Amino acid sequence: MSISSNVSRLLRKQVRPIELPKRWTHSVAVIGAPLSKGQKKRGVEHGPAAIRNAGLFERLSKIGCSVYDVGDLKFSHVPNDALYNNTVKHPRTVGLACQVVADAVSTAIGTGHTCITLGGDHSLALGSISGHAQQCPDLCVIWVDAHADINTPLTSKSGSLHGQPVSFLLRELQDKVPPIPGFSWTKPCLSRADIVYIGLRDLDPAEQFILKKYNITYYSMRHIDCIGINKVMERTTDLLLGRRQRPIHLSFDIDAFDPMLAPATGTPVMGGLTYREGLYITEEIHNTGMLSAMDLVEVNPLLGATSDEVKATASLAVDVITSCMGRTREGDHIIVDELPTPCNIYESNGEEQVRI
Ligand SMILES: [Mn+2]
Repeated sequence: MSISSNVSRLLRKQVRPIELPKRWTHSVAVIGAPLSKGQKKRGVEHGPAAIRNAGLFERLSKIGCSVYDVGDLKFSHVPNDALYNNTVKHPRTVGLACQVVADAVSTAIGTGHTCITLGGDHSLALGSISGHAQQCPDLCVIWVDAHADINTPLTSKSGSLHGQPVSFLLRELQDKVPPIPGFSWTKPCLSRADIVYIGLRDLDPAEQFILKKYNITYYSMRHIDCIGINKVMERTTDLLLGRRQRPIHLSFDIDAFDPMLAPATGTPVMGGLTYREGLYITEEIHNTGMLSAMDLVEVNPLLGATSDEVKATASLAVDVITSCMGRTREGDHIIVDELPTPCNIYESNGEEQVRI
């Protein structure tokens, strides 16, 4: 049975909303992508379970989403997966896993769902964005992250593929990306003007060079400090959607948040987004009405110092996702038709009237 038909079958397994509020409902497919070979630390493969256990489905149902649980994708470890160029680790395993992710995301979006992919490490975005682009070739990407993840296999110092997915996606970089084993299926689907970064604060020298040379728009933490998150979002949506409405792919790395808020992650960097800035980003993205797919990646439950730190990180991930799907800080927008009127006790109760 092909991966597509497997996914289609799984998509029919609907998780019923707890209650159906009177409002327009999102139909969302949730795909677990327990991918960890794009980086070195153990535990990020447990990210999808941690986010599910933090109440994701209940919270989505509560705001009126119909949730289709695709379950966790199965990735196989390719034996004898030798380093590429003495640096890049597990290329065949990660390449194959991204292909599985691409197929699942493409099927979910093709079936009419908004697609949520739970990581897993950030290399999976190569798969999720490629799969999304198969259905929506004119998509744009908002990449919220402490890192740009735009090293090429030739500039990466760590050799970890979670720091490289964007280089495979950009057309402008194709003459700089070698044909590495496991990635022959990939096809660049973005141009430099189709992506905006938010939250950057830890760039490698080659990444800085790429961002400048190809004139890729990014709002670092310094930009957020200078102009505020509201201006950042206004400019981001103007840039990406100003000329035409098109589907948005949000790739949200939990390490965009300050490590005080999201400690259970592999590459924390001080000075990140506040809770309010993070949710402002997701609320504005929801308000465009154009969010078509998102990734929530790099939650690593083995890296919290305490179980409270793990819980806080996973619950933050759930807040980000539900905010993208329409939860507002003012309250969930369930339509109330009328206020209850008290029955007039004074008309029916003579005694009370006398007392007044
Ligand atoms: Mn990342």
